[in-house]
Amino acid sequence: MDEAKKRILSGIKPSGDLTLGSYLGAIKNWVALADSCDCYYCMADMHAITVRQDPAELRRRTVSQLAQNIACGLDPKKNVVFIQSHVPAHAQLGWVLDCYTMFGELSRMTQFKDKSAKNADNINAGLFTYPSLMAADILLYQADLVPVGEDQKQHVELTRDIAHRFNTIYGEVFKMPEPWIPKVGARIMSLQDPQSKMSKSEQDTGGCICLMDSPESIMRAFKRAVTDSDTRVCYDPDGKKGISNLLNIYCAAAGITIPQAEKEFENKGYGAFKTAVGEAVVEMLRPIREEAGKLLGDKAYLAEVYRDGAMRASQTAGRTLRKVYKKVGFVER
Ligand code: ATP
Ligand code: LTN
Repeated sequence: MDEAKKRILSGIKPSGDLTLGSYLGAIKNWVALADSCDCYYCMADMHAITVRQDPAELRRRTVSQLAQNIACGLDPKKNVVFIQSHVPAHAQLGWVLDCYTMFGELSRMTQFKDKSAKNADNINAGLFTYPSLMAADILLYQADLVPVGEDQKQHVELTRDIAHRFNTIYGEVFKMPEPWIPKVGARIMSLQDPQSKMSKSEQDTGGCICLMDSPESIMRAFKRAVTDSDTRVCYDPDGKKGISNLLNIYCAAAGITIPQAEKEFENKGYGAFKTAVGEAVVEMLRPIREEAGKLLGDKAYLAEVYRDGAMRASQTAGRTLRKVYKKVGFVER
């Protein structure tokens, strides 16, 4: 490993099929960081079970997510790509960090409040302590940067507080991580309800685009996207939430700025704009869908990737875990 390179860690739960939100908010940036950084990316299956999952579906989605990550351009030779539950150090450090995370801190987490409201019949302890497992994911690898969408910033900030608390007691055990949030695409909203985040666990609403969706269904979703009664394509995230969301998506897909996009659609009306956004997204996702389809036909290769990833991740994670166990006073085996 090159010591000068920054260390990156991030994760995505296989709680649904990957969405345009996870791509623009996270994976696209993972790929961009791959050459200049030393990167670890996990399929956070342990986080996924904080909400009830069908076992066969969870297994399928985890492997499919891996294939889609590779298809997005994540080279498993350059990056360590692994499945969270394959590296027991995550659960082991997660427990230790639970004991250094305060009830009050966890109670203030927005994601916990949102998910408890949506899963009122299953507000389990894992949903509550989710952020300390996420802190373990990050701190095990001594990550400098954590590329995530806007919604995860609060969890990375809590990770810093936990790391600081631990380091204050025991000395410099953990590197202090920083969230890395993209300028465009950090918060993609639902196409049907532009007030709420496009989320992969709410896939049946028509508001969500998945990376594996067919071009026809993508075009249909954009044509039906909720906008407003005006006709001007201009960026106004308070007054014109739907159009502003579409502008963000268009700019991220076409690699242009908001003023450039506004100029392009001056006097063109919403219909033409929605079609253009749909087409830009179809073209951006086409090579990903095709490549992921091919990779999914080669299960042996995917298994090789996650086994190799687990081995490499375990080595790095094991070093931090041993240090932590020693610091807190566990007897060496
Ligand atoms: P769930 O609906 O199951 O909670 P999710 O769709 O929010 O899942 P995650 O696995 O929680 O997806 O997120 C993976 C990564 O993608 C995170 O870094 C997250 O911040 C980012 N992300 C997810 N949805 C969006 C979005 N709509 N806009 C921008 N980034 C997003
Ligand atoms: N909690 C994140 C997924 C996630 C993650 C991580 C992100 C799990 N472990 C470690 C960054 C670093 C989410 O809900 N999007």
